[in-house]
Amino acid sequence: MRTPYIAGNWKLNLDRAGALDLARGIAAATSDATGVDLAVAPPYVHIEAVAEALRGTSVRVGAQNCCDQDSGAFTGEISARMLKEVGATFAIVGHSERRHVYGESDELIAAKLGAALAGGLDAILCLGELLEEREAGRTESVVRRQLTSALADFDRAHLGRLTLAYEPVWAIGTGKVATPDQAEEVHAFVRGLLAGLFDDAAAASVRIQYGGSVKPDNARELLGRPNVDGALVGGASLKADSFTGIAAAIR
Ligand code: G2H
Repeated sequence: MRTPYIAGNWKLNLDRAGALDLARGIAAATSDATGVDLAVAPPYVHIEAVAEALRGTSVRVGAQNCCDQDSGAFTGEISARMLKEVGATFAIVGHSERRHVYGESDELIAAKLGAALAGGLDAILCLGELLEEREAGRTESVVRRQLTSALADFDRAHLGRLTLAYEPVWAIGTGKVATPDQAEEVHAFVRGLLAGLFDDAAAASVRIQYGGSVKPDNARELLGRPNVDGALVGGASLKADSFTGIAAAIR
Protein backbone atom coordinates (compact mmCIF):
# COMPACT_ATOMS: atom_id res chain seq x y z
CA MET A 1 0.00 0.00 0.00
CA ARG A 2 1.34 3.43 -0.90
CA THR A 3 0.92 6.07 1.82
CA PRO A 4 -0.63 9.19 0.29
CA TYR A 5 1.85 12.06 0.02
CA ILE A 6 0.77 15.71 -0.05
CA ALA A 7 3.50 18.27 -0.71
CA GLY A 8 3.14 22.04 -0.76
CA ASN A 9 5.20 23.90 -3.35
CA TRP A 10 5.33 27.45 -2.05
CA LYS A 11 7.04 28.73 -5.23
CA LEU A 12 8.23 32.38 -5.06
CA ASN A 13 5.90 33.39 -2.22
CA LEU A 14 5.98 34.44 1.44
CA ASP A 15 8.34 36.55 3.46
CA ARG A 16 10.09 34.97 6.43
CA ALA A 17 7.33 35.80 8.93
CA GLY A 18 4.66 34.50 6.57
CA ALA A 19 6.60 31.29 5.94
CA LEU A 20 6.95 30.66 9.67
CA ASP A 21 3.28 31.40 10.29
CA LEU A 22 2.26 28.99 7.58
CA ALA A 23 4.62 26.27 8.81
CA ARG A 24 3.28 26.60 12.36
CA GLY A 25 -0.31 26.62 11.13
CA ILE A 26 0.24 23.42 9.16
CA ALA A 27 1.99 21.75 12.09
CA ALA A 28 -0.83 22.67 14.48
CA ALA A 29 -3.56 21.48 12.14
CA THR A 30 -1.89 18.17 11.29
CA SER A 31 -0.48 17.11 14.64
CA ASP A 32 -2.86 14.14 14.77
CA ALA A 33 -2.78 13.34 11.04
CA THR A 34 -2.16 9.68 10.33
CA GLY A 35 -1.98 7.73 7.12
CA VAL A 36 -0.62 10.61 5.10
CA ASP A 37 2.87 11.99 4.48
CA LEU A 38 3.10 15.79 4.44
CA ALA A 39 5.81 18.06 3.14
CA VAL A 40 6.45 21.68 2.25
CA ALA A 41 8.96 23.24 -0.15
CA PRO A 42 9.60 26.88 0.85
CA PRO A 43 11.86 29.27 -1.06
CA TYR A 44 15.52 28.35 -0.45
CA VAL A 45 16.16 31.18 2.00
CA HIS A 46 13.34 30.08 4.32
CA ILE A 47 14.23 26.37 4.42
CA GLU A 48 16.35 26.52 7.54
CA ALA A 49 13.85 28.55 9.57
CA VAL A 50 10.90 26.46 8.40
CA ALA A 51 12.76 23.23 9.17
CA GLU A 52 13.46 24.56 12.65
CA ALA A 53 9.78 25.53 13.11
CA LEU A 54 8.70 22.05 12.01
CA ARG A 55 11.26 20.14 14.08
CA GLY A 56 9.54 17.35 15.98
CA THR A 57 6.53 17.28 13.63
CA SER A 58 5.95 14.82 10.82
CA VAL A 59 5.95 17.55 8.15
CA ARG A 60 9.03 17.25 5.94
CA VAL A 61 10.84 20.22 4.45
CA GLY A 62 12.39 20.30 1.01
CA ALA A 63 13.57 22.53 -1.81
CA GLN A 64 11.86 23.51 -5.03
CA ASN A 65 14.98 22.90 -7.14
CA CYS A 66 18.65 22.09 -6.75
CA CYS A 67 21.85 22.40 -8.75
CA ASP A 68 23.08 19.55 -10.93
CA GLN A 69 26.58 20.17 -9.54
CA ASP A 70 27.96 19.61 -6.06
CA SER A 71 30.32 22.60 -5.86
CA GLY A 72 32.44 24.92 -7.95
CA ALA A 73 32.08 27.94 -10.19
CA PHE A 74 28.31 27.88 -10.65
CA THR A 75 27.19 31.39 -9.71
CA GLY A 76 23.79 31.59 -8.10
CA GLU A 77 23.34 27.87 -7.62
CA ILE A 78 22.63 25.82 -4.48
CA SER A 79 23.70 22.19 -4.18
CA ALA A 80 21.82 19.28 -2.70
CA ARG A 81 24.47 18.94 0.00
CA MET A 82 23.94 22.59 1.04
CA LEU A 83 20.19 22.08 1.11
CA LYS A 84 20.54 19.00 3.26
CA GLU A 85 22.77 20.88 5.66
CA VAL A 86 20.04 23.48 6.32
CA GLY A 87 17.31 20.91 6.89
CA ALA A 88 15.93 19.94 3.50
CA THR A 89 15.18 16.26 3.05
CA PHE A 90 13.99 16.33 -0.57
CA ALA A 91 14.08 18.42 -3.72
CA ILE A 92 11.50 18.96 -6.43
CA VAL A 93 13.16 18.38 -9.79
CA GLY A 94 11.87 19.20 -13.26
CA HIS A 95 8.90 21.31 -12.26
CA SER A 96 7.22 22.71 -15.37
CA GLU A 97 8.19 26.25 -14.37
CA ARG A 98 11.83 25.12 -14.39
CA ARG A 99 11.32 23.39 -17.75
CA HIS A 100 9.30 26.07 -19.50
CA VAL A 101 10.12 29.37 -17.80
CA TYR A 102 13.82 28.69 -17.18
CA GLY A 103 14.43 26.38 -20.13
CA GLU A 104 15.70 23.34 -18.23
CA SER A 105 16.28 20.41 -20.60
CA ASP A 106 15.55 16.75 -20.00
CA GLU A 107 19.32 16.21 -19.73
CA LEU A 108 19.74 18.90 -17.06
CA ILE A 109 16.77 17.52 -15.13
CA ALA A 110 18.28 14.02 -15.22
CA ALA A 111 21.53 15.48 -13.87
CA LYS A 112 19.65 17.34 -11.15
CA LEU A 113 17.84 14.17 -10.12
CA GLY A 114 21.17 12.36 -9.86
CA ALA A 115 22.70 15.23 -7.91
CA ALA A 116 19.78 15.40 -5.48
CA LEU A 117 20.03 11.71 -4.69
CA ALA A 118 23.83 11.75 -4.50
CA GLY A 119 23.61 14.72 -2.14
CA GLY A 120 21.36 12.82 0.22
CA LEU A 121 17.98 14.26 -0.74
CA ASP A 122 14.89 12.37 -1.82
CA ALA A 123 13.30 13.67 -5.02
CA ILE A 124 9.94 14.60 -6.46
CA LEU A 125 10.37 14.37 -10.23
CA CYS A 126 7.72 16.33 -12.16
CA LEU A 127 6.33 15.31 -15.53
CA GLY A 128 3.62 16.88 -17.66
CA GLU A 129 2.57 18.02 -21.09
CA LEU A 130 1.75 21.45 -22.47
CA LEU A 131 -1.76 22.22 -23.71
CA GLU A 132 -0.68 22.05 -27.36
CA GLU A 133 0.96 18.69 -26.73
CA ARG A 134 -2.24 17.31 -25.20
CA GLU A 135 -4.32 18.70 -28.03
CA ALA A 136 -1.96 17.09 -30.54
CA GLY A 137 -2.42 13.71 -28.82
CA ARG A 138 1.17 13.72 -27.59
CA THR A 139 0.60 13.47 -23.82
CA GLU A 140 1.93 9.91 -23.55
CA SER A 141 4.97 10.48 -25.77
CA VAL A 142 5.94 13.63 -23.84
CA VAL A 143 5.57 11.98 -20.44
CA ARG A 144 7.44 8.90 -21.68
CA ARG A 145 10.31 11.05 -22.93
CA GLN A 146 10.48 13.02 -19.68
CA LEU A 147 10.43 9.91 -17.49
CA THR A 148 12.83 7.74 -19.50
CA SER A 149 15.38 10.52 -19.91
CA ALA A 150 15.29 11.39 -16.21
CA LEU A 151 15.67 7.74 -15.19
CA ALA A 152 18.23 6.75 -17.86
CA ASP A 153 21.01 6.28 -15.30
CA PHE A 154 18.79 5.72 -12.28
CA ASP A 155 19.95 3.17 -9.73
CA ARG A 156 16.93 1.10 -8.71
CA ALA A 157 18.29 0.96 -5.17
CA HIS A 158 17.10 4.59 -4.95
CA LEU A 159 13.49 3.88 -5.94
CA GLY A 160 12.31 4.26 -2.35
CA ARG A 161 13.55 7.85 -2.46
CA LEU A 162 11.72 8.77 -5.64
CA THR A 163 8.25 10.28 -5.97
CA LEU A 164 6.78 11.29 -9.32
CA ALA A 165 4.39 14.18 -9.86
CA TYR A 166 2.20 14.36 -12.95
CA GLU A 167 1.39 18.01 -13.52
CA PRO A 168 -0.31 18.80 -16.83
CA VAL A 169 1.03 22.26 -17.58
CA TRP A 170 -2.37 23.51 -18.75
CA ALA A 171 -3.77 22.84 -15.27
CA ILE A 172 -1.08 24.68 -13.30
CA GLY A 173 -2.24 27.81 -11.54
CA THR A 174 -4.99 28.20 -14.13
CA GLY A 175 -7.91 26.87 -12.12
CA LYS A 176 -8.35 24.19 -14.82
CA VAL A 177 -8.01 20.83 -13.15
CA ALA A 178 -7.52 17.62 -15.07
CA THR A 179 -10.58 15.48 -14.52
CA PRO A 180 -10.00 12.53 -12.21
CA ASP A 181 -10.27 10.28 -15.27
CA GLN A 182 -7.66 12.29 -17.18
CA ALA A 183 -5.31 12.18 -14.21
CA GLU A 184 -5.84 8.47 -13.58
CA GLU A 185 -5.25 7.65 -17.25
CA VAL A 186 -1.82 9.31 -17.27
CA HIS A 187 -0.89 8.02 -13.81
CA ALA A 188 -1.69 4.45 -14.89
CA PHE A 189 0.35 5.01 -18.04
CA VAL A 190 3.31 6.28 -15.99
CA ARG A 191 3.08 3.28 -13.67
CA GLY A 192 3.17 1.04 -16.73
CA LEU A 193 6.32 2.83 -17.88
CA LEU A 194 7.90 2.18 -14.47
CA ALA A 195 7.02 -1.49 -14.78
CA GLY A 196 8.78 -1.57 -18.14
CA LEU A 197 11.84 0.25 -16.85
CA PHE A 198 12.05 -1.80 -13.64
CA ASP A 199 9.39 -4.40 -12.80
CA ASP A 200 5.83 -4.61 -11.47
CA ALA A 201 6.85 -4.54 -7.82
CA ALA A 202 8.97 -1.45 -8.35
CA ALA A 203 6.17 0.22 -10.29
CA ALA A 204 3.70 -0.55 -7.51
CA SER A 205 5.98 0.98 -4.90
CA VAL A 206 6.52 4.45 -6.40
CA ARG A 207 4.08 7.19 -5.44
CA ILE A 208 2.71 9.38 -8.22
CA GLN A 209 1.29 12.71 -7.09
CA TYR A 210 -1.08 14.79 -9.18
CA GLY A 211 -0.46 18.53 -9.45
CA GLY A 212 -2.30 21.40 -11.02
CA SER A 213 -4.90 23.55 -9.25
CA VAL A 214 -5.56 20.96 -6.52
CA LYS A 215 -7.84 22.40 -3.83
CA PRO A 216 -9.78 20.98 -0.88
CA ASP A 217 -12.95 20.78 -2.96
CA ASN A 218 -11.47 18.73 -5.80
CA ALA A 219 -8.94 16.70 -3.83
CA ARG A 220 -11.20 13.90 -2.66
CA GLU A 221 -12.23 12.83 -6.13
CA LEU A 222 -8.73 13.10 -7.60
CA LEU A 223 -7.08 11.32 -4.70
CA GLY A 224 -9.71 8.61 -4.79
CA ARG A 225 -8.34 7.24 -8.05
CA PRO A 226 -6.22 4.10 -7.67
CA ASN A 227 -3.03 5.46 -9.22
CA VAL A 228 -3.22 8.96 -7.73
CA ASP A 229 -1.10 8.73 -4.60
CA GLY A 230 -1.14 12.30 -3.42
CA ALA A 231 -0.81 15.85 -4.63
CA LEU A 232 1.81 18.48 -5.34
CA VAL A 233 -0.01 21.66 -4.38
CA GLY A 234 0.91 25.21 -5.33
CA GLY A 235 -1.56 28.02 -4.70
CA ALA A 236 -3.68 26.09 -2.21
CA SER A 237 -0.60 25.25 -0.12
CA LEU A 238 -0.14 28.90 0.86
CA LYS A 239 -2.92 28.83 3.45
CA ALA A 240 -2.77 26.33 6.29
CA ASP A 241 -6.50 25.58 6.14
CA SER A 242 -6.58 24.80 2.43
CA PHE A 243 -3.38 22.72 2.53
CA THR A 244 -4.57 20.72 5.51
CA GLY A 245 -8.04 20.50 3.91
CA ILE A 246 -6.43 18.66 0.99
CA ALA A 247 -4.63 16.34 3.39
CA ALA A 248 -7.92 15.73 5.22
CA ALA A 249 -9.60 14.75 1.94
CA ILE A 250 -7.77 11.45 1.93
CA ARG A 251 -8.52 10.45 5.48
C1 G2H B 1 1.65 23.05 -10.09
C2 G2H B 1 1.14 23.25 -8.73
C3 G2H B 1 2.24 22.99 -7.73
P1 G2H B 1 -0.92 24.94 -8.50
O1 G2H B 1 2.72 23.98 -10.35
O2 G2H B 1 3.38 22.31 -8.18
O3 G2H B 1 0.67 24.58 -8.57
O4 G2H B 1 -1.51 24.02 -7.49
O5 G2H B 1 -0.96 26.40 -8.10
O6 G2H B 1 -1.49 24.72 -9.88
